[in-house]
Amino acid sequence: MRRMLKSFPALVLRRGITTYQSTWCKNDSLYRVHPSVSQALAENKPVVALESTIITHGMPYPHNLSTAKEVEAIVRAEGATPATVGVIEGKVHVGLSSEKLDHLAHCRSSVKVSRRDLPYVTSKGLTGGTTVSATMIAAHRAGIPVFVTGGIGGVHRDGENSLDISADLTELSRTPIAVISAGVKSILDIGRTLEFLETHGVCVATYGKSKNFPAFFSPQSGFTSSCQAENPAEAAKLIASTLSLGLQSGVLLAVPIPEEHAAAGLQIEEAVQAAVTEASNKQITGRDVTPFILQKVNELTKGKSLQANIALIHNNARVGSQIACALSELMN
Ligand code: PSU
Ligand code: MN
Repeated sequence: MRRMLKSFPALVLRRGITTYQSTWCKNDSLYRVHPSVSQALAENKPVVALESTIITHGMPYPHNLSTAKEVEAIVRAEGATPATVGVIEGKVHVGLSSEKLDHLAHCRSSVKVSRRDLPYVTSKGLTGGTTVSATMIAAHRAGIPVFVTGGIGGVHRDGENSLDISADLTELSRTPIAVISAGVKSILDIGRTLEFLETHGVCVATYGKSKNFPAFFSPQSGFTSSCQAENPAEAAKLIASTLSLGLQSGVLLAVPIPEEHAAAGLQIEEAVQAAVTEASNKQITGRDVTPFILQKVNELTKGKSLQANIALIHNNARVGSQIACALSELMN
């Protein structure tokens, strides 16, 4: 195992990224790695990447800012360094100062930035929150193998006709990084999402004692993952194997919402159905679908969905940081 892992840092770690201290470098001039992140990486210490669409488009102010700060604090308390990714005035930041985090949370003109949007926002000097796909790209480029979020995008309902399939899924098949999430929201077609991931060779594991694939607000979706990881050490080995094999694809680790926060699951589910219908009636399409539905569900559940959302992100941050720590132990 140890020998196999020797090659691991070379596969995934730093590739001459521009940091605040280093000189201008042509290829990486659009990236900015925060000194706390580059230092942790240089010392082989655990780092956890975090996305920012959840801040700019996923939650209303001020919950977006407080949650982002709480998540960073949880990562630190678990002994890892947080690296929130976001685009500020055309630069892709890996690790945000608290001023920049504030700016992102307040900015009303921010763009939802997925892979396809990166060239546009950086060339125009715009500001935006990175989705799972764009965050994976930046985190991998900086050499961070673990990334925590709430939920990933997937195949939308009726996706077989609209072809509305999140770029998060194809990113998981082309960027070697572990994404820790609470599975896929039931606003999506969970069965087709898992089929798509299988076709594209993405390893999907449930974290915990069963293979039940969670549905974000509830611990079960009726579908299963192909495997499970019972604890941080097992998850770390799974990630290390994926990276060492040189597959160039990522791992999706699905962490079920803790039971005590799953109580409102049924009510939220009903609201999801209503919101999906309304989005379709109003002909909301493309990248506006997910933010529209999230806001609608929050309204209909009088804030209960937001509370559950925050609770599960906290839990994911805890679990993801423990996994990052276990992985860094394996590597050293
Ligand atoms: N799911 C959530 N909250 C979110 C998102 C997904 O519960 O904020 C965001 C994530 O950033 C994800 C993105 O990567 O939405 C997917 O958007 P789309 O479906 O347009 O690919
Ligand atoms: Mn879409």
